[in-house]
Amino acid sequence: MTTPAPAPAGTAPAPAGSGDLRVAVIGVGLMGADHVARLDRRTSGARVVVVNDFLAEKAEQVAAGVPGCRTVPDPFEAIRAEDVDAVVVASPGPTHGDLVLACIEAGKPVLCEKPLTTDSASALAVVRAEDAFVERTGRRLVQLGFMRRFDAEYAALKDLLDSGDLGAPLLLHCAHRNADVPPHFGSEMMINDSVVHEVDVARFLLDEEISAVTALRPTASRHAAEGASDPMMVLLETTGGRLVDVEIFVRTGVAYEVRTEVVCEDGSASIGHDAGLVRHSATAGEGVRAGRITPGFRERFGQAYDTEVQRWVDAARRGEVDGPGVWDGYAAVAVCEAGVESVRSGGRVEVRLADRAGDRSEVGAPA
Ligand code: ISE
Repeated sequence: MTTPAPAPAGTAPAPAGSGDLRVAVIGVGLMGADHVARLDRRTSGARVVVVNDFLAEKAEQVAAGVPGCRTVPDPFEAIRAEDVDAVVVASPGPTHGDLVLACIEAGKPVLCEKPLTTDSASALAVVRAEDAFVERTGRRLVQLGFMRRFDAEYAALKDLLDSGDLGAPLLLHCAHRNADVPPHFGSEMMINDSVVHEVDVARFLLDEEISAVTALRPTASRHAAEGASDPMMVLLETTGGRLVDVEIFVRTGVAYEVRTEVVCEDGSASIGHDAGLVRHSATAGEGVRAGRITPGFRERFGQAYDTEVQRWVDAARRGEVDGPGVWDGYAAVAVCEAGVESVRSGGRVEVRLADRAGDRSEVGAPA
């Protein structure tokens, strides 16, 4: 559970008032534009008032579709704007750290897509900046866009594990397969962009930190990008001695397949079977049993994104954070950093997390 620290006497939760949360969306590529549409059409209590993108034309185009929305060419100006209460950061990863720091400085809630930053030292600096803000105001501001925690299947799996019905978890098997990815998506991006979700899922489900990473590189598929190790098997060890194996395969040519199985002392449980409609029919005289596999992550996790954003808005209006926080962002960056090192060296790499100041940011489920 990510419970915000109580506000000390005399500090009011922000934003004040009971009106809609006025949101700036920084970066309106695929994910950012999705979030603008989600906030505009499927989220209550929020309005997108500002969008920003390094492609001015793109920003204009997205803003034109949202009543009362304007573009601001400088993202930092967008964050500081008086009519902006909260910020969604969906720009390219290397820009995230400075933008989130600016949100903290402005005292504005921020939902930041992963990664928090691109290296663990700068991610820790953001943790410490939020810590200092909490010291002063009693409020947290940063939520990370690990949407799977809001997916109904992951939430059910988490509830089952927490109920204790299956005994203690021992092993976690994760498969993460994409039909295809852009040409520049090499081995390091496979860790930073894709395995990162399994890292967060492992921390979320097992309530433990990851202590070591080993990336194994079997024979590459003939469809692999030039120089990429596709597929890979990534082994994560947790501080409690549990093992997590992640198959990452980003050019299967099939569809989007994300499966998760937890093996416990008294049973096992799995999710991600695409168990929708199964059709029985004949093709060329042969009986065929067929169902549809989700094409991509935006379809598979559409409900999770909607729930994530609605809960972020509701919490921001109360002056709270209700989801994975800045520590979760930092831990994911640190584990992926070790993962990338393991891809390069071929060996096992230990993860050394900084000391956590107090127990303010937790590994567990959103409230
Ligand atoms: C993408 O960037 C995501 O964040 C998706 O959730 C993930 O499944 C996909 O593999 C990534 O490329």
